[in-house]
Amino acid sequence: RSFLGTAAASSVGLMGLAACSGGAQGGKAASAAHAGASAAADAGASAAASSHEVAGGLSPHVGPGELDKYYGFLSGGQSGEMRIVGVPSMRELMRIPVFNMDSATGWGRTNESRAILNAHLTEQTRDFLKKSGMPCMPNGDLHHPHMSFTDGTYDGRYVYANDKANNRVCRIRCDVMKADKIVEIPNASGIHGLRPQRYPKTGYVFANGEHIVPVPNNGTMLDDPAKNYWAVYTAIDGETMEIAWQVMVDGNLDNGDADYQGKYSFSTCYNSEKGVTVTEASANEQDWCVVFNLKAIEEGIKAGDFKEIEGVKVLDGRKTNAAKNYTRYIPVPNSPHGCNASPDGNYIMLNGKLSPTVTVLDVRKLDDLFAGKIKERDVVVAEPELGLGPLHTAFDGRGNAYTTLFLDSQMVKWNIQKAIDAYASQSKTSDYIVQKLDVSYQPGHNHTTMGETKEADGQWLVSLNKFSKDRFLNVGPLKPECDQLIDISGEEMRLVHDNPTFAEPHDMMLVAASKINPKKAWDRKDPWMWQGALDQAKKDGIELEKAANVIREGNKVRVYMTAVAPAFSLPSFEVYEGDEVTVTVTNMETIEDLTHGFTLEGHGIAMEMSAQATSSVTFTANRLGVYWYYCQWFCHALHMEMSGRMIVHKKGEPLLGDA
Ligand code: K7E
Ligand code: RUQ
Ligand code: CUA
Repeated sequence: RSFLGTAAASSVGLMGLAACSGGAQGGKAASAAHAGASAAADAGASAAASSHEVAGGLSPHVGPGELDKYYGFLSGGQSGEMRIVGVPSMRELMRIPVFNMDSATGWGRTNESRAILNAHLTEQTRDFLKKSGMPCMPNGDLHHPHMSFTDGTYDGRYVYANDKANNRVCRIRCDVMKADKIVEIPNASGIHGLRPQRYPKTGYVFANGEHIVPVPNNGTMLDDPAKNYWAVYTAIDGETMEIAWQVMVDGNLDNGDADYQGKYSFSTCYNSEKGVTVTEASANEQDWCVVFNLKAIEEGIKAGDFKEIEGVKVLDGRKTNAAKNYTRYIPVPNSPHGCNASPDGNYIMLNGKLSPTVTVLDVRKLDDLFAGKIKERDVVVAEPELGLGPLHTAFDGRGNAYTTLFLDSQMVKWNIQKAIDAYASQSKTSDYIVQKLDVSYQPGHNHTTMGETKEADGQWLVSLNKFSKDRFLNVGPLKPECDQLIDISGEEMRLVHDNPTFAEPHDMMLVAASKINPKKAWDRKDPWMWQGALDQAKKDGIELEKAANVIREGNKVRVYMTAVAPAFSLPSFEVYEGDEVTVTVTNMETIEDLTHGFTLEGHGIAMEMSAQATSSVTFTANRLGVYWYYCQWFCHALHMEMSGRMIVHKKGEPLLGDA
């Protein structure tokens, strides 16, 4: 032990083994302040022993054939998708198309994906898509993936995420890792911060409307932002994905979080000025955190204290309506950004952004605040000064917080209790700062393993850095981002791996692998994805699992086939020019990982069917001639032969099959 410790300290200048040596280090690094430090040290030691232990801490190395210990759900930013990476290897395992079109899986093109994309749109958006000739929204901006909770920890059911670009919220089913619900949020603009309720369970999914807009935003009011524009906070029912209620508030809503008690939720606010230019929006010295009182809001809804706007119940949570107790506005320094609840359930961290501070709220004081017994700022129990541009904070479950400094390009580890003590004693000390670690340029979000749950395990930290110049081979003017893996199992942070990522992960969530148990194949008895195809097949008297049929009804043609390596059950089908054709393909493989595809050349059509899945696509046969369809998922030695012909005749000509 002591030999390893010395080697670590001399080779990388760190004392990474401190946690494993059970506090033998002493001195500054011992952090005796944290209750549970020795329990955490035991956990750290066993975790280290069970993975590849290297001098100085954990190893990110995951050998060929070995599995990662954590699922990382990575947002895809303006690519609109969600990604799954393995941690600590940082290997990209899967991409889940959501708010985008995907060439491989046909997401955005298949009937199944379009049904999900278009199921919950506002009248206004339907009208817009129709007038624009768009079958669905082709893009999105996915920032914040978060898993559903039960009793303060991840339950492995769903992952939710926002689309800032087109005001949507999606849900991923974790048993199949596909989006099953997408809802557009009316009345709000720029759905940004997104968090699920932690307790007793999800429950609500809270979504922040970032920009201020006229409510309703239908052209009847356009001018006078100070009087007519508002930000809107939304609670969605995480089970049904229906919108439960909305609250109209003052100032732009940025990021949010929920407590561990099921009583309150929070949102940072910038632009309390209600400006419409950068200068106007950052003029005030102080903005605020809006606290939402869930019980009071639910009672307000029950009592009918709302306006129905665009079909949603909207309460008035503005400052002028404080008497109703729906909200409180806690002043914090100029333009706070990230909002993070500590895993002990006691604190909410509001990250200063334009202020070098993080403001710490004690959630145990909120009942008194709403009862009028104390003032807004009495809820603040610490305001440590950490450096320039604090954006987001993560936790290790041992009493430490890790905050990204966007301008300093650093990760700062600080001790929460020490920051609270310093604030209470009004001392000028900064001894709550444990360590500052240089990271790649402009870190935004950061995330620790299980760090937003009561089971925060303090193993790994990922810093999601916006800029990567110099870190990787130059790939032209557009660079990847740089997500950095940091070992936090010891006393000091150790940077161990740089990972390039395509546009533009903002946020990530790290879930212990044991929390998730995806299926190996689709379940034919649970056809939620292809229910529409199943219903149509029943009407046509077709059994999807055995199909090799062409049903003609006027100019509508429905083609049903199965895919079993190395053949489609139909080697060809015939249609007339102008026919509306629906092709429904069912993969009848029972073998894990045997995916087929259906690509129709010259028609912009490709879709994926994993084992036991059905996919369908509808198009108009607008080209005369012969067009091959083929399987685009390499499945068999005869994969190249897995193909067939669509024959498109002039109207009125005899079909080959009739001859
Ligand atoms: Cu900080 Cu959209 Cu989460 Cu980006 S937001 S960093
Ligand atoms: S062929 S094994 Cu398309 Cu080069 Cu692939
Ligand atoms: Cu089926 Cu390739």
